Amino acid sequence: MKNNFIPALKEQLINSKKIVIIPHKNPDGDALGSCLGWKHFLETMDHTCAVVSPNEFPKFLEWLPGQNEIIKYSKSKKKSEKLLLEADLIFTLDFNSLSRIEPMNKIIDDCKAIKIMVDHHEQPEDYADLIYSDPSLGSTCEMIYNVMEAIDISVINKKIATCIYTGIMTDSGSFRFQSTTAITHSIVSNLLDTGIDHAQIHNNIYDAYSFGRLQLLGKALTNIVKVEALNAVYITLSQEELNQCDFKKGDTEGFVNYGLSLNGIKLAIILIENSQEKIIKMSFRSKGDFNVNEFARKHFNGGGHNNAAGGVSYDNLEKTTQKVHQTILEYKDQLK
Ligand SMILES: [Mn+2]
Repeated sequence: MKNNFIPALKEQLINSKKIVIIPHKNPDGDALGSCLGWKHFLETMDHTCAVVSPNEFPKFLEWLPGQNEIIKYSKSKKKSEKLLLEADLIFTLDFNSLSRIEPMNKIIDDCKAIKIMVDHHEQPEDYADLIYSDPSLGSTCEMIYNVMEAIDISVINKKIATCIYTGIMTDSGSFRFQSTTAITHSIVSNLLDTGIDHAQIHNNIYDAYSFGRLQLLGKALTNIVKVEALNAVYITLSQEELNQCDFKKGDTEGFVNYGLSLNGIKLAIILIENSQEKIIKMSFRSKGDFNVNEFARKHFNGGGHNNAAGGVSYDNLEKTTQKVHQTILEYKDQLK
């Protein structure tokens, strides 16, 4: 965090009356956890805030404290636009490129509000007036905790801690990814001291599969392809397969990680067809030095972190699958 971030933020907060907090499209535990945690924190300081999400969020997050107050742009366009245009301060959390909030990004350009970005993805854009960007940290929730700590740690209550814990847990793969540090654990220790029910939080997120989702996981695992002698796998899910399993948003969350559970694997990719948007949504995961941020940026209109990235293809599923296979072969020296 740059030295001037907290003083500049404090100054903005003194003068702000209308605050809007935005997560990225298809928000995950870290995006919603950071937005809601930050909202609750600001409310303890008598600020009025709204969280405006570009679209729906998955069912397994429909228990987070305050989630029922989130305004969804996809459902309430007028209300969202009014909030955004009237805001004097806008926080964008867990993303660093306005393309991540499409089609809401068009309104952001017309907003008079001061914009503040807090995010841990690589290569931030420069749309914000104030930026706290740190790709070395495992989650935006950890960053938001750092901000809260610098402002007033004493107001972090159970409700705030529950939101922050959720994002740290989900973005760290339950504290097992490389980015998990001693500091992460010490933050978690402070969060536990507020009395949060960490076992219940884990249960809410990971043990809440619908029958259809479990069946869809079965299909994903059946469809997994290992690329010849290389330590790379990819999974495909067609729209038809999604329909057969009564697909709901968020159902495929985490499926790509099963590819990484294979012994020795360095790269795992999942391709999910969305016939309505006419795209193939892609997720990339890697272990060690294989950089999926670069891989996704160069070949699949995406990006993210070194070991976790997203992307999109506008070809059909068959063509995209062929391209994935061919592209993996181009990296055969790194994937042996
Ligand atoms: Mn995140």
